[in-house]
Order: sequence, then structure tokens, then C-alpha cells
Amino acid sequence: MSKKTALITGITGQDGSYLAELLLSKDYRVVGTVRRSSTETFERISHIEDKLELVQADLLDQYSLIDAIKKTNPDEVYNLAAQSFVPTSWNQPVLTGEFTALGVTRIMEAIRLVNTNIRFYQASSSEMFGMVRETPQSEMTPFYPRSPYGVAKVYGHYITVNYRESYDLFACSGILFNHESPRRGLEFVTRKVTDAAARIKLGLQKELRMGNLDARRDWGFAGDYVVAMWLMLQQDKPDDYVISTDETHKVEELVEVAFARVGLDWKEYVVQDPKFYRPAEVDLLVGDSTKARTRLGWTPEVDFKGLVEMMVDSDVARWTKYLKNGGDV
Ligand code: NAP
Ligand code: G4F
Repeated sequence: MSKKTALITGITGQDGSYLAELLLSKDYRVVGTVRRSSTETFERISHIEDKLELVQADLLDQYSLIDAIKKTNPDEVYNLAAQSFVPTSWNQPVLTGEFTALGVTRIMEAIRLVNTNIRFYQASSSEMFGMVRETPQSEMTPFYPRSPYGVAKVYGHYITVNYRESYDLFACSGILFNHESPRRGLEFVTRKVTDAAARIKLGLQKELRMGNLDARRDWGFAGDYVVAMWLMLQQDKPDDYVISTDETHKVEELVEVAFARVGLDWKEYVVQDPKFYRPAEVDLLVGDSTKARTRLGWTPEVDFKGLVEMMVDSDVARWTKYLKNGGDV
């Protein structure tokens, strides 16, 4: 049997890199779309770059998406590309809508025009639940987004459902709760905290300025969550699934666990700064992933403490190497 081909948009991001590793381990031909930039952003995939095919495409450019799909003839398309940082969505709401909302229509139109047998995964988000209507949140919970990013993701979610119903496409939406890893962008709260704990421990930073410590999130490990994406596309029928650990923790607990890992008391270093508060906050997220666990047979393997400690250890190792090499990572 010939190899399956997967096309991943957003392959240079956190999830794209883990998904590419997973699919290579399953003997897929893995193609990733990358956008033109003046410097390369391939750090997360540099260790597997020789096993990947990269094609240029941008969610803003309809033709580039059609061309990428025509040229590479994928069996599965995973749409992970997006403007994914919530605070930026207030500064660049229109661009966020173009990437994160209309970008989904562009890629689904490309699939519809080129090959309707392609199976499609859309990266939806628990941010769509926003001011939550019930707790825990499941596939049946109504959406109430609290940021331009959340609003754009609701559009992306419903256009996926609509194309499935209108054109009989095999299109799935994974409603993923926050998931993190040592490859998480430095601006997201988990990585900001684990990186700062490592730097403070090693004498490279004095304090950590933070926003709302009371917000609660359901944090899991990105490596576990990409398995769920793949499983969704292997089912007999397309459907939507919540993916979560089903546990919630305060940002304050995250800070406490991270600093404890390096033997420090967080209260001596963390300063609250209004600059990091958001115009509208999502106070509490906690998922109910019963459907994914029963129908897909999916379960996460890394728990909250294990995740935070994995990230702290990785940042300590990175900065220790930096110091040993005289300031060169
Ligand atoms: P990420 O690390 O921010 O990666 C985003 C990716 O999108 C990068 O590869 C980026 O490419 C690419 N991209 C951005 N704008 C693009 C454009 N106009 N055209 C083509 N590519 C573009 O995000 P992530 O954490 O891996 O998340 C993956 C997806 O899941 C995103 O859609 C995110 O919104 C969604 N999601 C994430 C979480 C989470 O907790 N991580 C939870 C729910 C949903 P460059 O390298 O060129 O910037
Ligand atoms: O890590 P965050 O920036 O993630 P957020 O906003 O929950 O969004 C992430 O998860 C979504 C899934 O629910 C994804 F769709 C989205 O793409 C992204 O991956 O912030 C988490 C919480 C917030 O309540 C924020 O107010 O941490 C709080 N926080 C407190 N101090 C902070 C900070 N967040 C950041 N980024 N920086 C702070 O200093």
C-alpha cells in the first residue's frame, strides 16, 4: 500500500511540530506549508526537516492554498495555522479575522475545488467557550467568545461544520483546551513562567511581571493532543470533539509549581502588572472529554505537574547550555 500524505498548515508552530513527528512515526509522507519571511522560523522542526516536504502558502492567499493542495495531493489536511495569541487579537482584530476565521474558508474552498475526498481537521479552541455557560464544557456547551481571537475561532468552527453538512466533506473540528510543551511560544503564560523560573534560578532575571493569577485553565501536553487530531481523521464518520485533561488549575498554581521545581518561593519574585490584564478575561475553563475518550479511545498521558516540571527542566537545560557556551544557545 502506498504511503498516506498529510498536509499541515502551521507546521512551524508548536502543534505542527508534534503532529509532524507523530505522522512521520506512522510512515506518512508529511508536507508542511510555510509562509515567506525575512528570517526562517523552522526552529521547532529543524530536527526533522530532512524528512519533511515544505511548500510555500499563506492563509491570506487563496491561490497559494489551491496550488499547495494540487501539487502535493494530500489524503489528510490539518489546518493548524492561525494568529493564535489572544492579546494580539485585540491589537490586530482584522488580521486575526483574516487568518483565523476566513483562512479556514480559504483552505476548505481549496479542498472543495481540488479533491472532496480529502479529510480535514480544523484547530478549534476552548477559547470559544469564553464566559462559560456551563461547567465543565463539552461539545454541547454554547459558545460565548471573549476576544476577537475567540470570535474568529467560532467562525472557523462553524464553517467547518457547514462545509461538512453542505458538501459532505470529511471535516472535523477539534475543540482543544490549552496545551503546552517545551516548544510553546514564550509569550504564552506557561512558557513565560517556566522560562522565567529557570532564568531567575540561574541569575539571569530578577522578577516576573504577570497579569491575572486567578484565571483557571485546563492545561495538557501538546504531544498528547496531536494524537487526538490524528484519531479524529481515522474514524468512519467526521465529527467534533472536545480534547482536555478535565482538570482545572489557577495561573497561581502554575507559578507555584514552576518556582518550586527550581527550589524558589514564587511570592518573592512575581509582580502583578496591569499591562498584562486583558480587556475581557476568560475566567474558568475545564473540559469534559468523555466523547473523545469513549469514541476515539484517547487519553492524555501527562498531568499538570508533570507538564510544568517538564517545561521548567527544559528551560533550565537551555539556559544552562547558554551560560556554558558563553552566551550562545
Ligand atoms: P502557534 O505555535 O502559534 O503556531 C501557529 C502557526 O501558524 C505557525 O506555524 C505560524 O507560522 C502559522 N501561521 C500564522 N499565520 C499564518 C498565515 N497567515 N499563513 C500561514 N501560516 C500562518 O500555535 P499552536 O499552539 O501550535 O496552535 C496550533 C493551532 O491550534 C492554532 O490554530 C491555534 O489557534 C489552535 N489552538 C491552540 C491551542 C493551544 O493551547 N496551543 C488550543 C486550542 C487551539 P510562522 O511560524 O510563520 O509564524
Ligand atoms: O497562556 P495564555 O496566553 O493562553 P490563552 O489566552 O488561554 O489562549 C491559549 O489557549 C487557547 C485555548 O483555550 C488557544 F486557543 C489560544 O490559541 C492560546 O493557545 O493565557 C492563559 C491565562 C489567561 O487567563 C491570562 O490572562 O493566563 C493569564 N495570564 C496571567 N498573566 C497571562 C499572564 N497570560 C499571558 N500570556 N501572560 C501573562 O503575563
